[in-house]
Amino acid sequence: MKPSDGLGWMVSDGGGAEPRTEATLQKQQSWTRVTRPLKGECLHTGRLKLQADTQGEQERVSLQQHHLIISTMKTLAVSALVCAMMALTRAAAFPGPKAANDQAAKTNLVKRPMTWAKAEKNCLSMGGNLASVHDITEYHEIQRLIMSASYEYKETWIGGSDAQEENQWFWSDGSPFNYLNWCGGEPNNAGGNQHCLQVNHGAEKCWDDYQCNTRKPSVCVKKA
Ligand SMILES: [Ca+2]
Ligand SMILES: [Ca+2]
Repeated sequence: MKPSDGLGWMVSDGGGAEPRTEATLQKQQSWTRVTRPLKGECLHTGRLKLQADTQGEQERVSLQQHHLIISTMKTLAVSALVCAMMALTRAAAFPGPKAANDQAAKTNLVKRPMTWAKAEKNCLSMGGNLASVHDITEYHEIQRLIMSASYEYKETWIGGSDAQEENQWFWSDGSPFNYLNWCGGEPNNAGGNQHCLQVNHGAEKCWDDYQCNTRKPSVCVKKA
C-alpha cells in the first residue's frame, strides 16, 4: 500500500495484501480518523494548553504576587522581631558605663589580715573570689585599689596558688593563669613552703609566692 493520503505507512494496517473491503476501509478510516485528528488535537490541545498555561500563568503570577506580598509582610514582621530581640540581646550583652562602674565596685580590699585560705573563704561568703589578674591593666587597678584604701602599696593576697602541686599555679576563680608579674627570682618556693601569691612585693611591687598561713590583707572580686 502506498502512502497515498500522506499519512505514511503507519496509518495502514501494515498487511498490504488485505483486499480493500468496506471493513478495511472503515479500519483505515478509523486509523485515519484517529491519526488525522491526532495532529489536530495536538495543535488544538496545544492551543488549549497554551491558553490554559496563559490563564494558569496569570493565576500563578497572581498567586505568586499574593504570596510574595504575604512573604514580604512576614519577612518584615520577622525582621522587626529579630531586630527587637537583637537590641535586647545587645543591651544585655554589652553593659554601658553604669554597668561597668557597678562591676568595678565589686572589687574590694579586705583590710583585716587573714590567712590565704580564710581570705578566700571570706570572699566566697560575699559571692566572690580572691582577685585574679590577666593583664597589666587589671594589676594596676588592684594596686590603685590597695593604695586608695590603705595609702600604701601593701603586700596583699590575691587568688593565685600552687598548693595542689608545686609550680602549677591556678587562680581560685578558675580563670586561666595566663599573665605573670613575678619579681625576679620568684616564685622561689622558699623553704619548700610558699604556695600562695602576694602582690606589691619588693621595690618593684611585683608578685611573690609566700607562706599561705601568714595573715595579710586581701582583694576580693565579685563576678558580674
Ligand atoms: Ca609553691
Ligand atoms: Ca617567694
